[in-house]
Amino acid sequence: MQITQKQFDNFQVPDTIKNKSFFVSFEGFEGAGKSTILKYFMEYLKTQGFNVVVFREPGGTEFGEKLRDAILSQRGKLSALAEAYLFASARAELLEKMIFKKLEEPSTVVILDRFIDSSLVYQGVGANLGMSLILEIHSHYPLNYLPHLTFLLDIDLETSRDRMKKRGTSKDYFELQDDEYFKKLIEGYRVVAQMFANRVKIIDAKSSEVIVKDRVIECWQRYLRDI
Ligand code: Z5A
Repeated sequence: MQITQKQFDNFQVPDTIKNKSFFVSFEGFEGAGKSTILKYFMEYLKTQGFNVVVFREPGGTEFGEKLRDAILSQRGKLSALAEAYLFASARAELLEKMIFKKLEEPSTVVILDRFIDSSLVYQGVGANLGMSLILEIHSHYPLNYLPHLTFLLDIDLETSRDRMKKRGTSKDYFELQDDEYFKKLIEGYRVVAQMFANRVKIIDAKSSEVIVKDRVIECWQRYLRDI
């Protein structure tokens, strides 16, 4: 299925910038440092007077956490389409029950550890459903709401493997896939960054935590200056 311009027409961002409230997501391949850098970013935002709320995907609501267990324990066993709808279903619940409500509060930054781009890449590209289908699944309320800004932490396969090894993560579904699969995912993220060039900012995440954190903060400061 070909991606058409029309598929982007329904997407919008929450109308909360006037209240200084922002919706931000972190994306990237496993080991990119999302959870690590996100914590530094959260601390920085607090020093700037923002209230900060963090959710991980899938998860973030009681239902979402149950779905997380259900999906992640069945990786590789579920039909790709079933999986795509399950991720979307947890996301819809999180948007309606938590994200929109938190964004109503002034000076609040809602940070997501993964969001729609993970579905575009893992289900759209990794599981071969196609990005067009994932966009279509997200074309209705509340799934048609996108973050104001997305930091895509960009690493290569070697860096990912090194970090996962150092962390001692047990071999799971993802680590048992071959290199071609992972290269597809990394390339998929770069395609997403081109598709949503205004929203998705690529951060070179191969450097030390401190340098990557500084890059994220500089990017955020540029974003605030430009809006
Ligand atoms: N998934 C999906 O398929 N579709 C969807 O729509 C969604 C998700 C939402 C969730 O996994 C899985 O669900 C995910 C995609 C799929 N699977 N994969 N892959 P998760 O939430 O359990 O795991 P993750 O998101 O992949 O997290 P991760 O592997 O922990 O990656 P990370 O958060 O980006 O990395 P980290 O934990 O911050 O860092 C990893 C290690 O590297 C750690 O030891 C750090 O200390 C170290 N690190 C981090 N940054 C650096 C730097 N800069 N230098 C050196 N070392 C570093």
